Amino acid sequence: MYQDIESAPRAELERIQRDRLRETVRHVYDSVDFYRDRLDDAGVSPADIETISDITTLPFTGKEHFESQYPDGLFAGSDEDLTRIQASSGTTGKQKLVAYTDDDLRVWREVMARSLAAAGIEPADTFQNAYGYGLFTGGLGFHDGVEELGATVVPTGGGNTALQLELLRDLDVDALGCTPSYCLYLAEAADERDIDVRGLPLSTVVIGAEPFTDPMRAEIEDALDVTAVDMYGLSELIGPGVAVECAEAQDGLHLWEDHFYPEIVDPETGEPLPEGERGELVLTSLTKEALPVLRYRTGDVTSLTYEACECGRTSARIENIRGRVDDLLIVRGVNVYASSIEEVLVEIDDVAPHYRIDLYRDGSLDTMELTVERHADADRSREALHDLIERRLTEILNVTVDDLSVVPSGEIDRQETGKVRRVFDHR
Ligand code: DLL
Repeated sequence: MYQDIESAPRAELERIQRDRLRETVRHVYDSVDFYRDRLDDAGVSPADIETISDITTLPFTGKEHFESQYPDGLFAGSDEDLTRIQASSGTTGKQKLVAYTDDDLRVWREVMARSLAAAGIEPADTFQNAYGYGLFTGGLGFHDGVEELGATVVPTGGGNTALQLELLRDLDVDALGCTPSYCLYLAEAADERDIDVRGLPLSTVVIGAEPFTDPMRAEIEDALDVTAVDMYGLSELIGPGVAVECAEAQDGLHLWEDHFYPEIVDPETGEPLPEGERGELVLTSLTKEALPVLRYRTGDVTSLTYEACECGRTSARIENIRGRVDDLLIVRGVNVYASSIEEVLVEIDDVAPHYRIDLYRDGSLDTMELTVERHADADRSREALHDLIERRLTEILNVTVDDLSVVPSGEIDRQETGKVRRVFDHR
């Protein structure tokens, strides 16, 4: 284990959480006007926090507050204390700017090194980092973590697929970091160039930054002959390195609770949900200096378990994140997550893992157009596939698509950099 705290008894962890929560509430009250006002409105003073369960008396923070406080209204402390600014990739709405002190960067490097070690990366490994560098936290977050662990980083960044493939081979790269969609793209690109990626030493891919389904992971693992390990994180809390699967069990993501306190709430009511139930993940930072956050509504849908893991780590684990609260589509009165549509599609072997959903409004009705790619070596004809998809969507999700097109392989735009976009809302 990279750090002893990973296997600390729960009672010790909870003591640390309580102390750190108290310090965090005191810190935001003293240094961020926004939080002082919110806490005053809620009638909570830092001295009221006695146990960790008092966290539920604190007000939530939402994406809307990052927007209303843009650019730096949520930062604590003076400009002199700040060492770096980064941003969330902001696929919807305005960029959220996030800040770090020296100590925040140290914590980030540590949780990243811890996460990479849990994912099975070793100091002797060469790690190709294909997450985008720049404001996005993926590139620099992984970069610093690989160095902290003592492994060798190859900072390719996003895109540049021919070069990525060349370096994977020439440097005998052991591990790769990239989004699941880019991983599939790399595999396709290798195939087109007749490069045998399965024959390379590459053994682990650390995927993250966007949702994926089990069949999609299986496809990545098969196409590259690797183990694909899931890492979760978000800029508002720190970046990548909030939670990760352990290589031993790959059964949920260990969330580093000494730095981030997790809750699951009902997205509608904000009420806490019991262990095991699926809802919206809410996170509180416990050690952040420049950008502490109280009860942040991540919008990510998952569940939490405190059951012991076979790897010996004692932290809570979250389920792989399948979608976001705002991915919920209401099509002809039926509620459906974009990720559920994806799950139905990828279960059909003749469907390639590429699709797009276009939503329109027709009077007072929402309508959905679905474009799906047929696998290059599919057995079924496009017509047969069309009928099958239509039938499955109705049977499993009770959803009727207004316009379904099955297109030949390669027809849907591939995205070489950034996060994949599959839902286009024109309403
Ligand atoms: O995506 C940080 C990151 C970079 C994580 C590289 C993992 C690897 P943001 O740009 O702020 O930060 O986006 C955060 O991306 O709230 C989720 O909706 C989504 N997300 C991140 N990791 C996962 C994952 C980075 N493993 C937002 N599975 C989060 C599903 C993920 N969704």
